[in-house]
Formats: sequence, structure tokens, C-alpha cells
Amino acid sequence: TIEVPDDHPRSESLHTRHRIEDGVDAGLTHKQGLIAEGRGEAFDYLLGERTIPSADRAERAAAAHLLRADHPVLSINGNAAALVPDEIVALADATGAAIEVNLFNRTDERIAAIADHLQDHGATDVKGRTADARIPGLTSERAKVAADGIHAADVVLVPLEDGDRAEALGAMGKTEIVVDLNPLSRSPQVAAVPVVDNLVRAIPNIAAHAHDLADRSDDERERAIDAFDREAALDAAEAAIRSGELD
Ligand code: PTJ
Repeated sequence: TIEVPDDHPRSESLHTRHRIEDGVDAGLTHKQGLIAEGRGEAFDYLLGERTIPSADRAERAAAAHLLRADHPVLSINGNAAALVPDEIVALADATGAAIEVNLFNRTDERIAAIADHLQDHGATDVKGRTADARIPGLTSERAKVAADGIHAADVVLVPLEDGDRAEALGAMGKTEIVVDLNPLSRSPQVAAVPVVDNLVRAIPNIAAHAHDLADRSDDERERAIDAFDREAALDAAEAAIRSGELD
């Protein structure tokens, strides 16, 4: 691994890049995950590599949805597993959500490697090794899900989604939370809660909001959901990118 000096102005972004490289070497992340990371980095640069206020509100609403759900599920792909394994386990613990591995470029080897990796990071139960149900109307490999996981979920959090599945999950009546740095991408456009932020900041911040909201009343959790305006959040993210003000 190449050393990144801590005083490098973009050291955080370079560390993230190396985690994805290591993920590919470990058989967790698909090679296309490197390309996805590059696209994400470009948007993150334009956002100022920070959590903008509208993304923080989305993360609070996401936490409230996960806490209120009967069957919340965190859907994990190769990039999420490489970047934030500890944070995913912490978010599952904070919200009572199940963890399920679900891949666009699905192979049994990578499903097993990711599930083992998450268990090494403290996950007690990882679903997705056996895909005994399907998301209707979806032809990609992402249609294969666990009957007692994503198929039965009422709220699903998906990092780096493809738009087709986002729509198919919506058609099943599920509330979908999408984390994607590109506000123009189809999946945040159709998600109930689009979170336009880097996974490495979004997942721990959703967990922090979940800890805070868990101590509050049902009313306050409902307010966090009702106060969130998805259209306004998408517009704010696009405006932040277009403004070019990197503060
Ligand atoms: O592990 P698999 O097989 O499920 O494959 C996962 C990838 C990511 C390869 C697959 O879903 C894919 O090809 O995704 P796309 O179509 O390249 O979309 C990636 C989206 O995620 C882009 O809109 C990026 O801006 C965004 N993105 C990339 N890195 C991050 C991100 N969003 C948030 N945080 C990131 N770290």
C-alpha cells in the first residue's frame, strides 16, 4: 500500500481510494467498483468533500425511518463492504436493521467473502448467501434477495444503487434510502430519502442521528421524517455542486 501523508490536502479522499483498491485485492469489491469510486470522488470534490446541510437532514430522516421500520435492511455491495464495514455494523446495531449482501456483479465467491468480512467486523447475522426470493420485474442479478431479508423489508438502505432496482423496490411498496454522491443519478431521483453524501460520512452520521433519535419521542421521530423534503434536498445538492463554492 502506498503511504498517504496526513497533511496532504486531500488525504481523506486518497485513503478512501486505497480502501477500495484493497477491497478489490481481497475479493470484496468488483473492478467496476474502482470506476464507481472515481465517479463518486469527482462529485465529492464538487460538493467540497463535506456533508452539506440538506444531506444531514436526509441522514436524520433516514435514521428515523430505520428506527420506525418493522423490518429495516441495510443492503451491502462490494464498495460499501470495503469502505465502511465497522460503520455498517454499528448502524445495524443502532437501528435494529438486518444486513444483507446484494450485488450487481453477483458471484457466490464475492457474496461469501463480503459476508465473512462483515462478520469479522462484528456482524452477528449476514443475509444474502442464499437468495431464495426475487424482486419482481428486475432482470439483473440484484433481483436475487433473501425471503426474510430485503424481500420482507419495509425500509431498505442502499448505498450505490442502480436505478432499475431502486424503482423495482419502490414498486414493491418499500421505503428506500439511497446514498449516492450524484444527485442526478436515477436512484437518488426515485428514492424516498436521497442522501447525497459520501458513504464514509453518511453511514456514521445516520448512526449518530439514530442514537440521538432513539432517546426522543415518537413525535420527534415523525417530525424528522415529515420535515424532510426530497425534492428540495436534490435541488440543494445540485445547487451546491453548480455553485462551485468550495468552502
Ligand atoms: O459490488 P457490486 O457488484 O454490487 O457493484 C457495485 C458497483 C458500485 C460497481 C455498481 O453498483 C456500479 O457499477 O455502480 P455505478 O453505476 O458505477 O454507480 C455508482 C454511483 O455511486 C455513482 O453515481 C457514484 O457517484 C456513486 N458513488 C461512488 N462512490 C461513492 C458514491 N456515492 C457515495 N459514496 C461513495 N463513496
